[in-house]
Amino acid sequence: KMDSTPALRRSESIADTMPEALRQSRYHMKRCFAMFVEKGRRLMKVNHLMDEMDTVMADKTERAQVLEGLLGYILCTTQEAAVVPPYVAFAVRPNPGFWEFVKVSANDLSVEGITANEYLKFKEMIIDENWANDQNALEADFGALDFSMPHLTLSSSIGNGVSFISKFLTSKTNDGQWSAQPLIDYLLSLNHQGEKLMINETLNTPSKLQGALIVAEASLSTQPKDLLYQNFELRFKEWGFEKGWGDTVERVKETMRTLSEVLQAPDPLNMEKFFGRVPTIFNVVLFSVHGYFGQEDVLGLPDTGGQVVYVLDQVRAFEEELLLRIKQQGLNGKPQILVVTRLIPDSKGTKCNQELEPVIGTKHSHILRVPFRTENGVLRQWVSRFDIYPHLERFTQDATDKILEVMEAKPDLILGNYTDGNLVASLMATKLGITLGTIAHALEKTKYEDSDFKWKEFEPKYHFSCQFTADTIAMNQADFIITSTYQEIAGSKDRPGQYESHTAFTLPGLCRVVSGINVFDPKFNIASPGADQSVYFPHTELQKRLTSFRASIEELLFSKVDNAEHIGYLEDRKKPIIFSMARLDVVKNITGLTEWFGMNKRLRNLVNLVIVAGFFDHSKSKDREEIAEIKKMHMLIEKYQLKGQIRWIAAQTDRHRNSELYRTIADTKGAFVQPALYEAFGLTVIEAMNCGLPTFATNQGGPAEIIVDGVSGFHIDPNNGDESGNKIADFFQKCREDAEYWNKISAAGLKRINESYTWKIYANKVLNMGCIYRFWRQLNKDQKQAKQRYIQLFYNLQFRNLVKNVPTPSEEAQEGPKDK
Ligand code: UDP
Ligand code: LCN
Repeated sequence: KMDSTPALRRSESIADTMPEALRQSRYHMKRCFAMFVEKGRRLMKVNHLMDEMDTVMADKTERAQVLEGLLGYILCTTQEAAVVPPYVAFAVRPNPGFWEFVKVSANDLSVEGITANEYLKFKEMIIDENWANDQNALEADFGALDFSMPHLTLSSSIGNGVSFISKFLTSKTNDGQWSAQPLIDYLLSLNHQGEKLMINETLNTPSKLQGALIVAEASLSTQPKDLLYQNFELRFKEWGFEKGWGDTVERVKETMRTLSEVLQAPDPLNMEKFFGRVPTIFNVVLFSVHGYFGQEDVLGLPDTGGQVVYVLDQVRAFEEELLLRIKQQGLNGKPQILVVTRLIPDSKGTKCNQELEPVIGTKHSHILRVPFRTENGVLRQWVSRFDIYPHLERFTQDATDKILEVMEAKPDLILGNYTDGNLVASLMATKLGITLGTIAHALEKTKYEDSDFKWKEFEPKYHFSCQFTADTIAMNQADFIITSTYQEIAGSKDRPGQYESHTAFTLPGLCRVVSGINVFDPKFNIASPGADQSVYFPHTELQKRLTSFRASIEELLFSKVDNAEHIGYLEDRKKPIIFSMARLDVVKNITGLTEWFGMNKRLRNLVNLVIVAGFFDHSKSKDREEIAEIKKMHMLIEKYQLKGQIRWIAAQTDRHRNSELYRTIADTKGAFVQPALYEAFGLTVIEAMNCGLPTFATNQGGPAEIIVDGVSGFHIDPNNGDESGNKIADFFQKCREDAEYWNKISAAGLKRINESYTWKIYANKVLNMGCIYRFWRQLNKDQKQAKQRYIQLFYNLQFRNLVKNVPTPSEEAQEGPKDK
């Protein structure tokens, strides 16, 4: 809708153009601004602004005229406006990552450009005037230490950190020369279990290395290409080469050629390729602290959802890729991967009370569980992720000791998952001087409106003061940040990204974060997860189908009884099925989908609805939100008389059977629907598409990126049930008319997955990051250290104090958390 409006030219700021825009509709604008300030101090979102404009300009054509102009553009790109009469300050976001702040006087419509810091102070006046005016209020400015760090400049390049760094590494330094010395020093620093790799001191300068590479390459050119490294190892060692170049003549030659190219005239592609081949990573530690982290019977428990699936699949993918790389590097070491989580003595029938557990489907990877200790000994019960903060410091110490003991070596790479895992990972990485990557899955801040500004309201239940502080610490400490999508970093045209919302924010009374993170920092990288393709494969691969589940799935979907596992039934078996599966949270919007279905006669005539979510007896739930959703489901089934057209199945924990369920739905020529109000990534979307099931997914969040609307699936608007219901109905109508249409969408979904959303692609990308950012942190050692000092101070003086306000659980059972 905005394409037809006059966009700003880059060179023009809003502060420059807004006065003229206001002048053009001065009469109406005076009245609008009078309305804005009339109700006193408050925070307004764009829909509030628009509503008030509607009231002032009752005449539709007149309003359209005003909104079509520059003013409309400015208002449409406004994220929020802070009103402190007689001023209204606007936070405007013309493009992902780009913000501008202006203050307009309602009296004379004068406009003044202000800084982010001034905007935050102005906004604080609404809620805490003393704090806003306190000259010495605490300000955190993480960007202040980034003075020598290069940054991207284009919105469209955000999330391509590795490729930016490869370019930067090949650019000339101030003296007009490119220097290979840092690269040589890096290679000299490599070793595995005390053994040197790649080169030794004989080749400690670029010219020596260049010369030796020519000699070595020449000697290889006469050899058979699959001759093994051992056959020429001794000769190479005399020249100064150590192991790591490759397993065969062919591979060694390729690696050497790549480096020779770089040394002759550096280019980013060869640079990246070379780093992908350097043996840097053997031992990896992944932290995923909260929840019940296990391999069986944990999904559906509080706090335990896609993150567990992601981490376990990630381990399998890493191990496979590491084994391949180590072999191709001509080395015979074994990779070690540890997933470190908390040990929960009261494990409720799961294996979460076991210290060491091999990861299924791997040879060298384990789950290591370390308990939370307090003065009173080991903490026995599960702790909600919102209350976990007081335990993390002690856990880090205990876990670090245990990891070093189990691995018998320092890890080469540490990856954190979610706020708690990221904080622990960053503390450990700092202590041991190891490369750190962080993964958020979902940053909590954007899930709740004004969660920063109104943090005090949320504090008793959520402890956001701890969470946002921990998140800011970890993202600044990280050498690289892995995200699943672009929108996670920088959002979309209309909605700021999860990381972007940490650019500048304020927790009034606590801390004004003048610069939290910069989304143009080259540490950001998109590496999307996949689904385990040995489990989630297309329904058309008949010989692989898990026929042993056939009878139980038949029962699950089509039997006519109500029992503990399912209620409702499907009268007309011939209809295709629309299917959804999620935790029964408000944000997952399963009740929304049920209602759209209920309201839409046409859709009900075309298809049946099958839902896998939560359970039916609300007296068994401890979670307020879940109880409300369970009641709502029953109410909707009653209200829309859905019996005979809906099957509601309780939460499922067996992914093999689930995969067969997706495929059975595909056999009915049905579809998957993911209707969430917001979804960070959405693993179910990927799973369904892998099974060849056409997918309709929310346009709010990650799925909007996974699916190309109308090509590899469809976007639906979770806030517009009529439109979404009709879009689904249209699809099935069209499938009736054109039998090939269903196959076409199904195939395009699979194609999309195989091009961009597989664990193989993921593992390859992330391991390359591990190699290149290790070099990068060595190059920027001084700045890194300065920042680390700043972070440590912040951690000590701020985070440690905040944590003291979070109650640690008593022995009685706790209430379950909201959401997740
Ligand atoms: N899942 C499951 N049983 C259920 C509901 C979900 O096994 O009853 C699985 C689902 O297959 C997926 C994960 O849990 O692998 C949910 O991940 P997603 O990213 O969709 O959402 P999250 O729960 O992480 O917010
Ligand atoms: C958490 C979420 O909320 C989902 O959107 C993701 O798919 C999942 O983690 C895995 O990253």
